[in-house]
Amino acid sequence: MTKRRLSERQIDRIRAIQTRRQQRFTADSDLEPELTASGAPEAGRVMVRYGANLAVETSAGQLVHCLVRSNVGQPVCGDEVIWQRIADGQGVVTALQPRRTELSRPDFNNQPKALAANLTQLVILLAPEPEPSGYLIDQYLVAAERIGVEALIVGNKMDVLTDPAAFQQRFAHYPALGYRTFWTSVHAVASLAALRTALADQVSVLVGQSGVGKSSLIKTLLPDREIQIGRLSQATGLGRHTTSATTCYQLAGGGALIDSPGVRSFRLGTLARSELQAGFRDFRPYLGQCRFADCRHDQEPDCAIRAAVATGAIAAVRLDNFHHLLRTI
Ligand SMILES: Nc1nc2c(ncn2[C@@H]2O[C@H](COP(=O)(O)OP(=O)(O)OP(=O)(O)O)[C@@H](O)[C@H]2O)c(=O)[nH]1
Ligand SMILES: [Mg+2]
Ligand SMILES: [Zn+2]
Repeated sequence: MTKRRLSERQIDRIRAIQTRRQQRFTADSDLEPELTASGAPEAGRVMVRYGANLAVETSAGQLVHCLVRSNVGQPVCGDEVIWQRIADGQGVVTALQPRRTELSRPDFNNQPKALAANLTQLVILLAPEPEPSGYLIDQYLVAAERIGVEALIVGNKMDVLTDPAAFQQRFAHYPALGYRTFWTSVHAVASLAALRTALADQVSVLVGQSGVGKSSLIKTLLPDREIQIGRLSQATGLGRHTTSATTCYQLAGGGALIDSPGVRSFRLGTLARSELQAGFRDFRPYLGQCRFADCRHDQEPDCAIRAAVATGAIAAVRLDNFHHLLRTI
């Protein structure tokens, strides 16, 4: 009896899914003829994507609500596209330009899925509150090394600390590795000057735990952000909570800041151990020098990485985080 009822419920669920799919199919086929473009092809950049809806910024700086021709692929925030006007303020994306770089994460099939395109920098935010997760910074650093873009580390909310120097000391090994590090507070505009310079003319994706202040920082750096949010919402007719979707904001002097929904949206995909350790730039001088070629830098004798940790050449916390990440990939 229980079994039968369950299977009826399953049938109901399958029926519901099929109905949804059919509705979607009808909607799509209603849509396609409308996507017959009238305007000439133009270049644009994807500012935000909500499902099938894109806000594309034109070269004249206007936002156009675009749908995507089904053969185009999946444009994401930061993508350069070709679009054509179909009505006032409405367009269709007809081509996706090749990406120079992309930040991706594995989807449910463990296939890489792009989150943002054409970034030139990864800006990793941390703060005293929420308490920094041990391995997260290193995970983002591995991602940046793999993409081949620079990583900047920003310690935000310095205003909440009575002893900022003690907090900063916990991260002192990063500047020693050549990662530029900034200490900021959105409540102290002067603290943002150096970061502002480092962001100019770059396409920076801001990443980090939820609540570290990614959106607040962008808002402080771009005082007209409210207007931009308004424009994006108008263009898509959807959504005001921009941090639920990766969103691109143009910098006045050139470049852009991309706000991401934080750590929820990111993890490393399937990586070989060799690829993971190559993402630790401090390990590189020692790779290939362990006694065993497949050394995990754990209990093995004559491990060059552990020897470097013993002399202080590699920070012990980096090796701990490597081992943690090794278990997750
Ligand atoms: N004291 C202090 N609070 C800050 C600072 N920056 C941000 N906050 C506060 O921290 C909270 C979270 O800020 P958000 O900007 O929403 O954080 P986020 O990183 O965008 O978070 P998600 O969108 O959830 O990933 C808000 O209440 C901000 O007001 C800062 O420099 N100092
Ligand atoms: Mg946010
Ligand atoms: Zn080793």
